[in-house]
Amino acid sequence: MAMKLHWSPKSPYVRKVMVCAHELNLLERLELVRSVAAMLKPNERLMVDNPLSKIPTLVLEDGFALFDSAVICEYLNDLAGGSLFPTQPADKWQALRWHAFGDGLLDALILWRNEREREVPLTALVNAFELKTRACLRQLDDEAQALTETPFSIGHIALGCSLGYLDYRFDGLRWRESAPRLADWLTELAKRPSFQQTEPVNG
Ligand SMILES: N[C@@H](CCC(=O)N[C@@H](CS)C(=O)NCC(=O)O)C(=O)O
Repeated sequence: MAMKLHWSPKSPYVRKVMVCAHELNLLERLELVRSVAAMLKPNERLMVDNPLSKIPTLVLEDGFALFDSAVICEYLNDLAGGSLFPTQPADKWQALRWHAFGDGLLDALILWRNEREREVPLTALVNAFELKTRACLRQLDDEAQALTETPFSIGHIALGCSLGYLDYRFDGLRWRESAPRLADWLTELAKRPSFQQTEPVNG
């Protein structure tokens, strides 16, 4: 029996889980259930497993449902005995910090996208999201060498998925011009099969 993953090919949070599953060789243990999660339209079928109506949600073989993406990724890593969540303090806190950094950037980008799609976006809010995003990119550009030199972890996965989402939904931002070292790091990361096989689909 497989574990059921509420999934979408476009969600960057789901992508984190899928990258982990690829890296940990757990793909065949997952049954992907296409679930539409939209802030304005809670999905009743999804809410049976996750009352927050969010994806990813992972339903284990005994029916226990795990969320959010951070919890699911750590669960998969434990299940496979992987090293995506380092345990030695020096690597652990950096990995968890980058994980939170990537998720935090994603949270801002999702809210920014929602706001800009409203009929009358709140300019101050849109400007604040852009300011924070550009500050994150500057900071991460300064950390590109550390990212390259640190063993691959959940931190790299979260940041890679956030930057992939920038490419997917924020083409006009041209972020690579202002963060060239980070762009080079992402180019290398994107060569991993786990990233290539989870690229968000257009539409
Ligand atoms: N913190 C959550 C965020 C998940 C999330 O917001 N997913 C989006 C799809 S990309 C969603 O389900 N949105 C529906 C909603 O917010 O109602 C995680 O890391 O899993």
